Amino acid sequence: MDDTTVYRTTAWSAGPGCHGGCGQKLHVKNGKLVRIEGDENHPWNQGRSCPRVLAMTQYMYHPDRITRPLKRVGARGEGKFEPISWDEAYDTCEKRLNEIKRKYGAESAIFVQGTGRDIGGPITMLAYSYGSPNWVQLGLSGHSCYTPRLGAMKTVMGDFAVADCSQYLERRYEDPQWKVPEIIITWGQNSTMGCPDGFFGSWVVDCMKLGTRIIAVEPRNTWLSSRALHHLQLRPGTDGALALAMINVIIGEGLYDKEFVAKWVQGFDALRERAAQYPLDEVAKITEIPAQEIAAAARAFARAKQAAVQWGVPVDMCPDGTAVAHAITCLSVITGNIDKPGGQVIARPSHGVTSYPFSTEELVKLYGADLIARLNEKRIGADVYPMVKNFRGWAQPDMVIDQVESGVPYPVKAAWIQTANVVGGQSARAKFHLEALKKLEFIAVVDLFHNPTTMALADIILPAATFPEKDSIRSWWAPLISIKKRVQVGECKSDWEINFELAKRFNPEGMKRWKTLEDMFNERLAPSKMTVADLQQQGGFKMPEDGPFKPYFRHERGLLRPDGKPGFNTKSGKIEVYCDTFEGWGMDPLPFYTEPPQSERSTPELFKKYPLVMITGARSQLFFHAEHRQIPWLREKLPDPTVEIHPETAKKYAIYDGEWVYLENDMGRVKRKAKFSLQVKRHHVHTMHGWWMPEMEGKAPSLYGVGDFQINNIIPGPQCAKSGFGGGQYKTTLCTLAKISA
Ligand SMILES: Nc1nc2c(c(=O)[nH]1)N[C@H]1C(S)=C(S)[C@@H](COP(=O)(O)OP(=O)(O)OC[C@H]3O[C@@H](n4cnc5c(=O)[nH]c(N)nc54)[C@H](O)[C@@H]3O)O[C@H]1N2
Ligand SMILES: Nc1nc2c(c(=O)[nH]1)N[C@H]1C(S)=C(S)[C@@H](COP(=O)(O)OP(=O)(O)OC[C@H]3O[C@@H](n4cnc5c(=O)[nH]c(N)nc54)[C@H](O)[C@@H]3O)O[C@H]1N2
Ligand code: SF4
Ligand SMILES: [Mo]
Repeated sequence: MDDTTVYRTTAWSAGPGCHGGCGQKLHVKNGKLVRIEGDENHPWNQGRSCPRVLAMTQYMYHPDRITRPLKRVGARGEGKFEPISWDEAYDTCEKRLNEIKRKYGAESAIFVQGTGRDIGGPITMLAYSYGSPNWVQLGLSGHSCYTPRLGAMKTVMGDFAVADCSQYLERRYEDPQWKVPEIIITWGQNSTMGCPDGFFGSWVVDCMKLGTRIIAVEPRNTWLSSRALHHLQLRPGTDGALALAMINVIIGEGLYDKEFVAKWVQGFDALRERAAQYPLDEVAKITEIPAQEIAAAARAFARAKQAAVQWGVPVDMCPDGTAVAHAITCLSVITGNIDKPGGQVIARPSHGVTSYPFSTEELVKLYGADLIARLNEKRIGADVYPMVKNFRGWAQPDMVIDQVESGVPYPVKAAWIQTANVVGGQSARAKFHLEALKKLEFIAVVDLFHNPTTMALADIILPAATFPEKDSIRSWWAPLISIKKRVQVGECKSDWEINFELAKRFNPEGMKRWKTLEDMFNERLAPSKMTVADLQQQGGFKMPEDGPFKPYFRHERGLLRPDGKPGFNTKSGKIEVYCDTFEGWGMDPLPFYTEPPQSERSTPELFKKYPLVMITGARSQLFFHAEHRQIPWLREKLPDPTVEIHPETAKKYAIYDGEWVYLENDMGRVKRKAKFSLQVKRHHVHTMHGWWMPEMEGKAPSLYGVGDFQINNIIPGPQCAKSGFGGGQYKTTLCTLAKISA
């Protein structure tokens, strides 16, 4: 008799690692996951899975997985750790962090996360319970992932919006309310490679099958660009100029949506004047795209009955990413593609549920007004960058690491690192981060495997659970989801469990209101009028009903503003393309273009020495950032870190296909295996980031070969953006190629 039980759940965070959201069926036998397959009944992915989710059994039961809390017993970097009990681990973290607080103040401990997965809730719960305002994606220079896009849209139009692929509708593509976007601009997003930012990658392909044409804004040749109506093969980092030139064409030729603009847009004339400063011929030179291609793409986008933009992290990584995101937002706005079927769908958390209290009122209730004062006064970067101060609760990453180094204006002495491989993946100027962090008095890391960060820095390591091993809720857009624990591996615990326990120790009074984690989840779920148990009974997810959390035309129906009046959720009720709020923060109220800090134009001397533009980190389905290098089924498909080089360029450097070479600039050099490829232009190279070798020596100085293979060792630090957001040089650093034997 087969005693396998099948449970339906949603993948999020550890395991595939991603931003998540797909329905999966867990086949569990004798308490172990034996098989996993996509859930055909889940509206999000409709039965599909990525390679990483299919390799879950290898990930969960991998012999290298950390399954008990560990404490360091040798010197940092010596690789000597011993298992300890959870009680000892919690006691140590509590004691050491309280000592730091007593000696230096709570702001001296930083709370570090990686990309946005099931972590924002648990880590802020812990940081705020402890009393620190310094929650940060450490090393992510310019905070250049998602925040610039989010910040621009929320400020300009009061809400975030994404390409409408029917994701808010239960019947999806069959729902008669939905319209197929005639055009989707995939703007610096190769969505088929992952499910970036809560967006299932294959939705774009689904739309293409239904008739959508693609405009790919993409320096490389990809699967999507090769099928595009227009491939705008731009020079990396010049997206802002391109967007403004497209706006200029659309306004200049009268192709904008006059009715929508007249009714809902503030500052259109100022935008017209600004865009006029970006004439086609000049922008063609800046972007390396023929002028007629830019014009044709702009016309096709504007003439479509409904059209959408699906953008990605290269937008954030442009210098002043907020301004670039502002420009791209304007394209959707002036063509009237906001809040209508097949355009840009307003993306709000499902049912108004947020995973943790982030509003000022809620924070004051839980932690007192003192924390809020500290958040504004002591949060690193809040005094320098008004946008950092006024938007979300992040500290500014480049300033945090500089302050670790300088101790000015106050010392940083401890780090809680959870879901981030600072040394092996996330940080620009990675070596600087490694050296600076070594100075901290106490570092705890919550992870699933050893990596260069745990090896080099951790005093305590806490073993985290994968998604089949945890309880959680998810409200990142639709549907509203409950995730239910089905298996246990070793002594691993979920991030929520770990932080709930420690938060209670730091703030017993505030945390008293929740006896269990489920109590807290239920309180968060209250706006949906459902509990975890209700959601489970319905199969674990619920799509939104008509109202503020379901499309379309909510601005006309008075569903976007707290006062219930028609309009967008801004002060004026209109979309503020001329943005008073930016102006009030001392920023340019209109979108603009800035040249990348290293380029043929901005640093001609450097360009002579380093004539190749290095694009890094275009995603692969096989790995999530610095993860999965030890998973046999995945690593087998891509055993070595490669650099994609145009064959003619390789010839110039006398490099043969498959040869190990150096990528080099003034910051150092990194090893790569040459891969001839027509995907890249002659003066570009592309390489994946996040490489370290789990099979190599973990002890310092090797740290799993991170010194040789971590591309971020040669990616420089901050660019000066006035917003404090955007501009990590991950896609625009200059380099050259050198033979290893030379
Ligand atoms: N050169 C270059 N560098 C880049 C980029 C690039 O394009 N080029 N992209 C940047 C971007 S956009 C981002 S967002 C960052 C991301 O950087 P990170 O978020 O740091 O990337 P990961 O390697 O996915 O995750 C770090 C660690 O989190 C652990 N982990 C995964 N899931 C969980 C979980 O649920 N709980 C816990 N406790 N741990 C978990 C993993 O085992 C891993 O060791 O990298 C940046 N780095
Ligand atoms: N499998 C997998 N999925 C992932 C991740 C992962 O590591 N693995 N990481 C997740 C995270 S944190 C993020 S932020 C997203 C990122 O995913 P995306 O937003 O899609 O970003 P990238 O893959 O970095 O780049 C997308 C495309 O932009 C092109 N590009 C490079 N430079 C530029 C430029 O200057 N301008 C323009 N217009 N295009 C450029 C690249 O060639 C690439 O094909 O993916 C998420 N999903
Ligand atoms: S990348 Fe997509 S398919 Fe894979 S686990 Fe994440 S959401 Fe699911
Ligand atoms: Mo990211």
